[in-house]
Amino acid sequence: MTSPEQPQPAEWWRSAVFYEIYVRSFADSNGDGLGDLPGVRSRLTYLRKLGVDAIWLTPFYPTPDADHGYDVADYTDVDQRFGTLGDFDALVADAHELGLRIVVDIVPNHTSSEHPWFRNALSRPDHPDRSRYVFRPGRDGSPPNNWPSVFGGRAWTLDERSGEYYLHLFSPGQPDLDWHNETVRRDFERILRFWLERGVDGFRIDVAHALFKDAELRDEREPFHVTAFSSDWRAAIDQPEVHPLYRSWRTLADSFADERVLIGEVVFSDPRRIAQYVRADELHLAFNFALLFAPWDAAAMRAAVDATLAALADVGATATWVLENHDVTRLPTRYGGGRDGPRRARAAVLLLLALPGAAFLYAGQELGLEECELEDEHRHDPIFVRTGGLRKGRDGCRVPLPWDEAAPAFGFTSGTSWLPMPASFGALSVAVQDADEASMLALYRAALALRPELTGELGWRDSPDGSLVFERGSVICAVNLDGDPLGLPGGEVLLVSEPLEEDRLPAGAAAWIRVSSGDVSADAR
Ligand SMILES: [Ca+2]
Repeated sequence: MTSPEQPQPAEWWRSAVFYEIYVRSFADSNGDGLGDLPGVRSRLTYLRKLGVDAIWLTPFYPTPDADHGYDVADYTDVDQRFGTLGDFDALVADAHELGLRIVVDIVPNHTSSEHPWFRNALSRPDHPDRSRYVFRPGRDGSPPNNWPSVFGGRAWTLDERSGEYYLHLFSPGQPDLDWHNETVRRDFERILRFWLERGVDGFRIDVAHALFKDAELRDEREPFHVTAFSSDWRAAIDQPEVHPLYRSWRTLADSFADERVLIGEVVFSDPRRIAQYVRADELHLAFNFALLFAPWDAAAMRAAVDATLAALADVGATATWVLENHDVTRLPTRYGGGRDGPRRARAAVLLLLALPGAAFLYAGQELGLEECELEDEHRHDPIFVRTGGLRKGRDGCRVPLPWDEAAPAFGFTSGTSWLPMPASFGALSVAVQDADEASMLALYRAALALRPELTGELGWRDSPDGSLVFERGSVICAVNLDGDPLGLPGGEVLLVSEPLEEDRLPAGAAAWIRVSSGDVSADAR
């Protein structure tokens, strides 16, 4: 793939900025209220102007929507609500024409319960497709073991016809595949090849650490911990068999031209566990939620950065950074809302885009969208449904994007948007921010344009409590989280998230400064 403007660097993915598009919330082309692939295609020039390198599309495959497309009923087709394979091909062609790469989501841990394989599996106990899944007899009238579902409740559902239970780490509509079955492995090689041959630039692999379960299905130790990531304590996942699988996928990806990339959703709080998935012959990149889960605190953020860089350096891998995705509360809200939240979110993106490695943005992050409050009747997330409303779920970060000021759907759709959009979205729309040099969107565009200047390793500089200051080549990134007004090093101020106050960086603000070569400290050169 070639860009019309400049040749792509080797190992493009090592410094790429990926833009996550939650397909049903991005742009609707046909007025049915759901975003779709032609809608994405219609907004590619916006993404080109924004300055990202690649787009990651959340699942658009045929799905009954037990978990918004993360329950796939056909891995090699497009759900008719989102378009056709022809629409997909046209999207890839246009994206490549603009120098944008396309990464698609692949969901190998589980299928939909509506997938023909699973319907066959339920049809009769001796159907060969049953061995693709994990069916087991119960234990004393209960499920085969004590595993809980990530979405709440048990990880097993009774197949009443056979009297056996099937495993689902997520919802009952998402039966887990048995990756110890060689047929499953061969099927996914075929599926990956299908999309690689259609021109995708890579895959984001859903729940990449969990495909293989403990072959003996042993009980997890109780009581279960309540942690941000259940994967931290589940002994049944993160099995050694997964690594040879990813070596074989790497070989497959590398057999195609133009550097196709494999990105694992590997979810552990310890970056040393993540690093095992991005050794030189395995996945190219893995997610890293260290920064996302760090509070607005200088010491915590620095610790997250240092732990990540150290763990990945040990295996020669590239770090990734993310602050928002379709599963977490929007950044301005997470950082306190009100006046502080949006201000901190502006500063945070200068931190995010200054760190060495690849970065992931989530559509709408560049507009500073806040988490939306939704009436319960409008909620779709299975987490809300399966916990009886105890956990509100993730719909509040999935409200569609506002493109212009026209209520009620703000240019997202000519119909009724699938989640209601708040009145406040008009002022945050692309059209409004496009015309405002002080907008969040303008800050993102400026930072993405300058980002190629930030090269080389990160070198920390001493700085007062409550602040972070580091250099990347000839650019210094200074973030004042909550300290006293921060004096800046001499040099050219390239970008500030808030106006300086008497040449000092106020709390809740960040700056990029280009220093002349003589100003760069000796130990960082
Ligand atoms: Ca649509």
